[in-house]
Amino acid sequence: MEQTLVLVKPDGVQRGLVGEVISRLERRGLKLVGMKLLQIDEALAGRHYAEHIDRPFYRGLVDFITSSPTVAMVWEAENAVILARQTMGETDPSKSPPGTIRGDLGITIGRNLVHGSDSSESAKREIGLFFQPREVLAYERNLDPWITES
Ligand code: DAT
Ligand code: MG
Repeated sequence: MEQTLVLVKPDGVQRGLVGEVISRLERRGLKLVGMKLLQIDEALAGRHYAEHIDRPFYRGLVDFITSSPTVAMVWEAENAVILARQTMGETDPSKSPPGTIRGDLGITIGRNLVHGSDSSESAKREIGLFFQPREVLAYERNLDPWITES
């Protein structure tokens, strides 16, 4: 089963939108298998956003993600990566359709509330940055047959 890393970034935590983000992913049917509140430091921010190090927005992005606590979660489903990113919307909230987290709750790219891994490989790498293996739990949900056929 695929897993993906979802972050509620400092803007989402400060705005009291943690429950809203969790609720949307829960209602979609994804399974929550790991969760923590943490203060991201410079080193973790650098590893998490390493692919963006040469981009002009990198410094601002690292300053923002380290500015206040973040909620990190691991969500599981078949195609969890794509499902979570669909539920989040486009990177730029102003281009995200209504019905998505960013489209309903955000205005600007630098305060887009959430992070979602962009591939299965990225998800494995990013989950490893935020969670020890024992912090990601395997458990059964009795409602799963009412969400998926297999
Ligand atoms: P995503 O978070 O949708 O995967 P990304 O990986 O391209 O988007 O970029 C990571 C974060 O960096 C993104 O959530 C917000 C910020 N960002 C991206 N492009 C930006 C830009 N042009 N200006 C300011 N911030 C940007
Ligand atoms: Mg990305």
